[in-house]
Amino acid sequence: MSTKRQYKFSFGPWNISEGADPYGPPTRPPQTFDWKLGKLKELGFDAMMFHDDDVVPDLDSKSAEQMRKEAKEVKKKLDDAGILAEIVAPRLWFSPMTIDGAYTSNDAKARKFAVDRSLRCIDIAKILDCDLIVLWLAREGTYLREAKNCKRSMDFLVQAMDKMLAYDKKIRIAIEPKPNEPMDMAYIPTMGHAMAIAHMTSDPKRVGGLVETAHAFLAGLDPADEMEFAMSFGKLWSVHLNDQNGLKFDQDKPFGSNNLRSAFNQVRVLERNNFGAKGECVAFDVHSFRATKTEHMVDHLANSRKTFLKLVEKVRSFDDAAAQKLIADRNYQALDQMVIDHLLG
Ligand code: XUL
Ligand code: MN
Repeated sequence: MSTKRQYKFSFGPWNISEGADPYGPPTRPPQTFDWKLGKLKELGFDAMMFHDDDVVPDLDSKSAEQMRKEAKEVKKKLDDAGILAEIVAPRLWFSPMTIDGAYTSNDAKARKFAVDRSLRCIDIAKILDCDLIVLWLAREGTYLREAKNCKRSMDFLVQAMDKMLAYDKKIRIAIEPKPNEPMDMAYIPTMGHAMAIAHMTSDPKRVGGLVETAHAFLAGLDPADEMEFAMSFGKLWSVHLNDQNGLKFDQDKPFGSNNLRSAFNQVRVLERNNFGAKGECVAFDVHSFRATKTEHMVDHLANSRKTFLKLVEKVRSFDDAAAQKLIADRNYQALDQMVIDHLLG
């Protein structure tokens, strides 16, 4: 195991948020893009994640020329700050066109909108020098299963990804699975589904995955296994580390906040598979608690990074040889306690 390897860290502008929830208004003032970029740099992060309209606000109302102009302005800001664009994701879930789904809508006009918007997202990514398009398939699912047809929906998803892959031969698509929210039931709920559908596309090598800790928990799965499963296909192209307290709404808590042992295991699989060696970033898709004061509004990001780095040390100082002996002896009782003692320090 390399002890020298450095990780690259990333977050998105939406991870510095104002605290609104469905039951109440914001609790913190909005901050400008420039302020967020400044904080990202100050906190020692290397890259920023984007939705297409984080780069070009109100994207649907802008001409191609205007879109290019605004994307170039953002690229210049990133270059001046020495910050990379890690991913760009089409935000397909806000438009009135996608109320009943985007790529899998029952309405052909909505499906066309979703594909056209995804191609614009690729144009923006190219300007930012970014080859990784993330698909969080927010509204590709149902409130009631009778409303759609799974096989038809898979065909629509494959067709949409094929159009993206054909539009630009350099881009890669990372599917970010999530089992629910906003939909009751999503069509690509787990990494297994993502890997399977990747193989139905015209260029499976360019379709991989992104694991978000909270999404794996919501699917009742082990996030570390979801990550290592994708890595066994050579297809874990990013991670959204955060945390989640059981089966609730998607909480996006600071990394390690609820399930420290699971966080240790997530870092362990990233370490043992050399995650980052091909330039992959460790992204934190975390949110402040609503009660967080303005002066603490980036602490969840700094804390998640700090916890990650402490866990890297914990992984590197774990006595693997002793663990192997216990495994060979089938003494899982002792192995369990060894992990607990190690985490307790
Ligand atoms: C939603 C989520 C998104 C994606 C990017 O649960 O995690 O922020 O990561 O679209
Ligand atoms: Mn995410």
